[in-house]
Amino acid sequence: MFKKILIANRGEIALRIIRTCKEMGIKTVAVYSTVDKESLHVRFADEAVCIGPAPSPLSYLNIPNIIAAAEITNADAIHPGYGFLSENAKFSEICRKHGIKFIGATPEQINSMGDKANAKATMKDAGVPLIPGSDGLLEDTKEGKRVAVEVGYPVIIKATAGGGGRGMRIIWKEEDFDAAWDSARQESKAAFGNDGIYLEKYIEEPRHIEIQLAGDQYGTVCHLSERDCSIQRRHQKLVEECPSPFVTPEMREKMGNAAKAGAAMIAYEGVGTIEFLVDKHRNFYFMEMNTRIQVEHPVTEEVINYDLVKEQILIAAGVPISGKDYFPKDRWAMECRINAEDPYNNFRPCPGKITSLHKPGGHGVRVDTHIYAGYTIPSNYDSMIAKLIVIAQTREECIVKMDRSLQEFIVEGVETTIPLQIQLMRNDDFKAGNFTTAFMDTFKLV
Ligand code: MV4
Repeated sequence: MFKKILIANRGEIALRIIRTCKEMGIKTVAVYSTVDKESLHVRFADEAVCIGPAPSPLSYLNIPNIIAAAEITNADAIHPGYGFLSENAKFSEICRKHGIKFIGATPEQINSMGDKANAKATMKDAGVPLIPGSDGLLEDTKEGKRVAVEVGYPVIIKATAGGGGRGMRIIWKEEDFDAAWDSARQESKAAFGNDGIYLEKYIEEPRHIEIQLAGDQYGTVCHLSERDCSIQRRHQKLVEECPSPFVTPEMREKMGNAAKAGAAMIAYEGVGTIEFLVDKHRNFYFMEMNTRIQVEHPVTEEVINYDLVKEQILIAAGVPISGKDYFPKDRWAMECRINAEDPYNNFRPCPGKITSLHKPGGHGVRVDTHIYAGYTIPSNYDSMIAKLIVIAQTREECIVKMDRSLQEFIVEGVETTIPLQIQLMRNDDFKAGNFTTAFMDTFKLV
C-alpha cells in the first residue's frame, strides 16, 4: 500500500481524499496556491507545499511544481481529484516516468477517451449503442450535409476534442450548415487547438444518465448502477441522483452491461463513468467516458454504501475488486451542488467572505465542503462551495429530506443557489421525476 499520497487539487475534493487517506493510514501532502493558504485541505493534510500563485495554470495545473512537491515530500502516489490535471494524459505519463503512481487512468486510456470521435469508434467495437452519425471525423461540409440527410435533421456537430458543450452546434436545416460548420471549427481550434468535427443526429430533450464503473489491474470490470444528471444549466449540474427515476431494472442491466463492455475494451483501471444520452423511448446512446472520480460520486457511495475514493486507492495499489455489479434496492440518494452564485442575477459568481455559516445535519444528511465561517471564497476557481447529499429509502423521502436540509443550510455574506434548489424540490414535475436536460431552460425562479 502507498505510504504517502499527494493530493493535486483543492477545495472539497482535496479534503474528501485526505479523509479517506487518514482512514487508510496513508500520509497526505496538500498542495496549494497562495490564495488557498488558509484552506482546510492545507490544515488537515500531514504536510503542505505551496505550488504557485492563484491562477490555476501557475499552481494547480503547474506540472513541474507538483512533481517537485511530490519528490521533496517523498510521496509515492498522486491523487488528482476531478478537473485540473485529472484527465491530462501528459501528467499521467510524467507521473509514471517519475515512478509516482497516478491514481487515475493510464495516459493511453485518457488519450483514447479524450478524443471523442475516437472514443465512439472504440465503443462501437465494444458493441455499445451509438447515436447515428458520421463514421469518425468529417472531411468537409459536403460530406457533413450528405450524412445529415442520411440521419435526418436536426443534427448536431461536435468538436472531437470537446466536452462540456464547447465547439457544439445544433443544425435544424441544411441552409444553416455552412455557418454552423465555420463557427464550430473556429471555436474548437481556439479552445482545443484541434478543429476535428464529427456529426450526430440531434436527440431532442434527452436525459443525461451515467453508469459508474470500477475496473482493476487484472481485467475485472463491474458497474455500480447509474446516476441521473439531467438537472443542469449551461452544462453545470445542479442536482444529481442515484438511482434514476427513469431507469427500469431491465434498462439498468442493459446500460450496465454496455458500459462494462466499453470499459473492458480499453482494459479500464480505476473508477470511471460512461455517460449516456437517453431519449424519450428509453433508447440509450454512448456520449462520453470520464476517466476520473466525479463531483457527483457521493450519491453512488451512499446508495452502495462504499467509499469510492478508497476503491480508487486500492485499485491503484493493485488490489483486485470483487467484480460484483450493484443494483440499488430500497435506497435513494440525491445531491445538490451549492454554488456561490446569484440565481436571481443570471448566476453571477459571488466570491467573497462567508460571514456566518450553519451546515445542515441529522439522519441521512452528508455535507462535503471546505467552507467555514470566516472563509473567503477566491474568485480564481469554480464557484461550487458545497455538496449537500441526502440518503433515504425512497425518492419521495429523499426530496423531503433535501428540502428541510436546504432550509437549515445558512450561508451569509455571499449569494448561493440554495433558494433555487429549494424551489426545485417543490416543483411538481421534478417531484414526479418528469424532466430532461431541457428542464432548467423553462424553470421559473420566484
Ligand atoms: C448531444 C445532445 C443531443 N443530441 N448529442 C452536451 C455536452 C456534450 N457532452 C454532449 N451534449 C449533448 N450532446 C446529440 N446527438 C444534447 C447534448 C446536451 C446535453 C447533454 C447532457 C447534459 C446536458 C446537455 C445540455 C444540452 C445539450
